[in-house]
Amino acid sequence: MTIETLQVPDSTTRIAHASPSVRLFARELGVDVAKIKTGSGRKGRILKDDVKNFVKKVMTEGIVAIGAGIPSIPAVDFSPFGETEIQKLSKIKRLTGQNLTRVWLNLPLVTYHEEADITDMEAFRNALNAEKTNGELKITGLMFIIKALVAAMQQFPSFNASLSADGESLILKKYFNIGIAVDTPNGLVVPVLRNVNNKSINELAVELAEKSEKARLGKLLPADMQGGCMTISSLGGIGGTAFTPIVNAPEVAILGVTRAKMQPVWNGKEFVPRLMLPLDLTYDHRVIDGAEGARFMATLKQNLSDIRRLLL
Ligand code: CAO
Repeated sequence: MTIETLQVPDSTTRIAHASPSVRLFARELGVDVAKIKTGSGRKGRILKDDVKNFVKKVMTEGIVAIGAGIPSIPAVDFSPFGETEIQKLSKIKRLTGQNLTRVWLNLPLVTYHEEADITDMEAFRNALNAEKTNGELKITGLMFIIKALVAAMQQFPSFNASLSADGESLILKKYFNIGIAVDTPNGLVVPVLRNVNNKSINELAVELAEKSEKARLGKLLPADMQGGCMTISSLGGIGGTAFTPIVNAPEVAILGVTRAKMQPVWNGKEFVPRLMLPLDLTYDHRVIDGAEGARFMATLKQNLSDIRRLLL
């Protein structure tokens, strides 16, 4: 017996039991009838309604693993181990989960870690905040990071791009919109700050405060979350030393930020205390190669370490 005859046909090679008109209908919708496990007709015949239900299922549940040969995680009965309670995931968590899974399965992701010396930036930020009167919005380091990131994207156009659906070309964007991951009681949302290159630090601070408030109240509109070029996920207000954020496709890169920390840094003669900011860049390796990622981060690091560069 040959190896071929031993192989059990999988869903992609199985001959589906369906009439020519149903096959035509499925083809029009881009559905491979072989992927519909059983039909509801006589002897498992696939009917038009089965095709419709299949499409509905894919659209609503975001089944991304079909045909990818990825085994699902089996359901486990936890009752022998102790008491449990079922908590429904919020709609945001469900949708985010589907999107993250899709990205995880489709994009070859690499995360690169770097540190920027933000001692001078922090001194400037504190001086600016000290000038603010009561009630005026304080500026966090994130506003400088947004500006420094856009300056780096202007030098490295492939970071401000999306891969075409056929994977054959890059769509280069001439606008600079930055998504900011915001933590809300219902899950993660990413409002987009538009045309960041044309806005001041103060304007960005006001806009982010408004959008993150709206996000936490669940009042963001779909349009508020569309059109991003690159996303920043900042956990610096909470802590951390490094993490590996997942790209918000069709963007090609995401910047992760964790908590800045005073560290002894060797200046050639002595150790000096410097405030170091950990940065994590995850990128789509189909678009950005390792050296380009490292150069991009070196530029971002320079921009943050000497924010006068943002004037250039
Ligand atoms: N290092 C040290 N301190 C930092 C810091 C950093 N990298 N980032 C923020 N801080 C400080 C701020 O200066 C602020 O200090 P004060 O209270 O003394 O003014 C405090 O931490 C809180 O900052 P913040 O988080 O409220 O403000 P922000 O502008 O830095 O961030 C926002 C705004 C909306 C991004 C943030 O509130 C948020 O939601 N973060 C979570 C994002 C998230 O969940 N990401 C994970 C996604 S999974 O990929």
